[in-house]
Amino acid sequence: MTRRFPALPALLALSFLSAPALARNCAVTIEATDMMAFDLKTIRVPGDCAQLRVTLKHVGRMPAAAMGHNWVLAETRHHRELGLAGGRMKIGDAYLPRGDARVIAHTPVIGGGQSAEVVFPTSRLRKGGDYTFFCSFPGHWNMMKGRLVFE
Ligand SMILES: [Cu+2]
Repeated sequence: MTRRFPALPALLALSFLSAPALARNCAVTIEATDMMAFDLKTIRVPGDCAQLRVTLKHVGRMPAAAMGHNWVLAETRHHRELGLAGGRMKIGDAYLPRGDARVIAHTPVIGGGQSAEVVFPTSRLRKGGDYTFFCSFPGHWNMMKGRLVFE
């Protein structure tokens, strides 16, 4: 059978290929709730993203002191230790050890109705690396977490 027009996937591929091969600035929005949960389990970052902007929205109503959330990115092998350490840190330090090189990026801690963002260069990531995002509010790290994949 002969096709008069290319199939839709072929058209999409063509428009992608004809776009300038420039690195992109990419963005993702993630929501956190009063139920101690993120709405995403996985964040996929295309390999041509030069930087990633992460916007965290706390869609709950509870204050930061009771149900604060942030978004922290680290290699998966560091996530547990950072999460445990966070329990001993201050909210002003985003419940993270100050200046800790294991933290790739993080937002401040916010309460219900607030939002925060962080922008970081993907040069901090390796393709195929194993990354976990999580909330470092004391006690949240093991519940509020997901994977970030740099493709
Ligand atoms: Cu949290």
